[in-house]
Parts: sequence; structure tokens; C-alpha cells
Amino acid sequence: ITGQWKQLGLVGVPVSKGQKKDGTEKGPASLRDGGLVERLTDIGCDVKDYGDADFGEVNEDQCYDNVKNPRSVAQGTLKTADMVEQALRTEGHCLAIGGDHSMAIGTIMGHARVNPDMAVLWIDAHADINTPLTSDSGNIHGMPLSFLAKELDQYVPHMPGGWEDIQACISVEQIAWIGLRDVDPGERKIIEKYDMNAFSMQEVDRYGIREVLEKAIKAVDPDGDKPIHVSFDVDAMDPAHTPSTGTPVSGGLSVREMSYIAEEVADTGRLAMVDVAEVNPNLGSKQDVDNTVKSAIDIAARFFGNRRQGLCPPDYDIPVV
Ligand code: 5AB
Ligand code: MN
Ligand code: MN
Ligand code: MN
Repeated sequence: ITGQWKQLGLVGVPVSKGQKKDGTEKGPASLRDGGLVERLTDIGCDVKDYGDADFGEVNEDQCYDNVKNPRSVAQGTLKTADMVEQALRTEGHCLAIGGDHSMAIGTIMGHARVNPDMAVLWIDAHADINTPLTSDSGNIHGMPLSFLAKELDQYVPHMPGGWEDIQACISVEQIAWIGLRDVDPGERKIIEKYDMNAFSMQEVDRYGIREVLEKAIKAVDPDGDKPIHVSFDVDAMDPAHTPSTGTPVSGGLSVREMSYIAEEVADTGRLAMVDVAEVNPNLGSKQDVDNTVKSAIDIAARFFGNRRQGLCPPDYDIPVV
């Protein structure tokens, strides 16, 4: 135990309107019921649970062009940002549990108010940088980075119902992806046009996870002095480990690769915040849900100090006979 992460704010983001499958609104409850707080406490974290962001109800939430539920998502995003800002200012570190990945618009917005120079590691099968105009699905969980990246402002329409208060707050240079294997044409175009730091599973296969992670961190934090925001979509992992998620893609990160990412990021000492997105307890069998929740909790705990090599409390003495 390092005591490094002693103070940690937990924020639930029960959003499901960023995509079309019910259930992700129950993601935070499934992770809490799965013993998340106990696990973090066991490894020496002092967890303060801030509860869930209130997504409320929006009566008339018509599509904006192709975009589904824009007002519902915007409202909850603003609440999420306030809670994350508060948690980070008070506790110093924050874990946000979702919720579909539209949750990250709010978590990164809130984080940027505290650490505008953060480095973002986006660990996902998907790039989540569709603009409302490049998206075929209209699902906002596939668009969060297009709202967050300043350079993309010119491509993002001004939507009603709260979006006036959601402003891009990071630069494309602050973002690196790991785990990509399902990227849409418009997303690929954006990645190439802005020469963004995208490490697909092909790079993981070519270089191995050690070199990929090193390259990714070097790209967004060349001097090793930036606060790190990890946005972890559980579909980054292979569906064998996280089956209960809305858009699974085969050929994902193994438990070992994901554990390595989490341990190494923890070792930088600069991890400020982690999102855990896209756990959907409505999908799959009970076994699938249990496996997904377990994987998500295991990885969250690794980011906040649990190690495969084992831990022992600083005051532990070997019992003498
Ligand atoms: B997730 C897709 N690119 O835009 C789209 O799970 C999938 O947060 C998005 O990564 C997946 O609808 C969003 C086809
Ligand atoms: Mn994904
Ligand atoms: Mn995602
Ligand atoms: Mn998904």
C-alpha cells in the first residue's frame, strides 16, 4: 500500500440516453453492489461516495438532426461536470462510474476546470469522436470527443437544451487511444487530419502492450508532468471478460494487457481520474453480468493501487511465534 490514492471521490453517472439500449443507467448501482467501494477501501483508499449525478427527465427530447436525446444528455452532463469538479477539488482524485460513454463529456469538462492541461488516455474498442454529422447511429456515446476537442468546434452544430454551456475544453493533442478495432470512416478521417495518437489493436499486436502504453503516454505527456485522465470503456477488453456491454467487439484487450495498463498508469503517480463506462447489467446472462462487473471492479482497483505483485499495509508485521 502506497497511500498514494488515499483520498478518492466516487461519482455515479447513470446515463443511458447516449445510446439505445436500456440498462447502462444501472451501471453505477451494479458496480456499487458488486463491492467496488469495499475493494477500494481494502487497498487503502479513503473513498467518499458523492452519489449519482441527477439525469432527471426531459419531457420533449426530439432528435436534433440525427442526434438522439440531446437535451437529456446535456442536462446530465452539466450535473456530472459540477460533481466531478467538486470531487476533484475536495478529494484530489476521482472515479466516475457509468453509464454509457457520453458520461465522459461531463467528467472531462469537470476535470478540465481543475486540470486544463490533463492528458487523456481513451481505452476503447471505438474512437468515440464522431461528430453529429459523421455519426450513422446518432448515438451520443459515439461522439463525446468531438464535443470535447477544441479543434473540432467547426464541425459540431450548436444544439439546444444545455449544449450552449458545453464547451470544448481540451485539444486533440491531449488525447491518446488504446484498443481501437471499430473505427468509423469519419472518425478515421479526423484521426488522420489531426495526426492524432491512435493505437489500435494492430499496434498492440505489433509492439506489445508495453511499447504501446509507453508511446501513448509519451504522446500526451512528453515531459511526464501532466495529470492523467483515463476514460475506460469496458468494451476495450475482450468480450470474454466484459460481455455485458452494448457494443462488444471481438479481439479486445486481455485481462493481462488491461491490468498492465492500469498498474503502469498508477505507477506514474499522476493519475487524477478514471471513468468506467458502458457496463450494462441488462445484457447477457447473470454470469455475463457478474463477469463484467468483476472485470470492471478489478481494473478500477488496479488503477487505484492494487497490484498483481500483492500489497501489504505499512504497519504489517510478520507474526512471531
Ligand atoms: B462506445 C459507433 N462508432 O458512433 C457509433 O461504446 C459505435 O462508447 C460507438 O465506444 C460506440 O455509433 C460507443 C458505431
Ligand atoms: Mn466502446
Ligand atoms: Mn466508448
Ligand atoms: Mn459500447
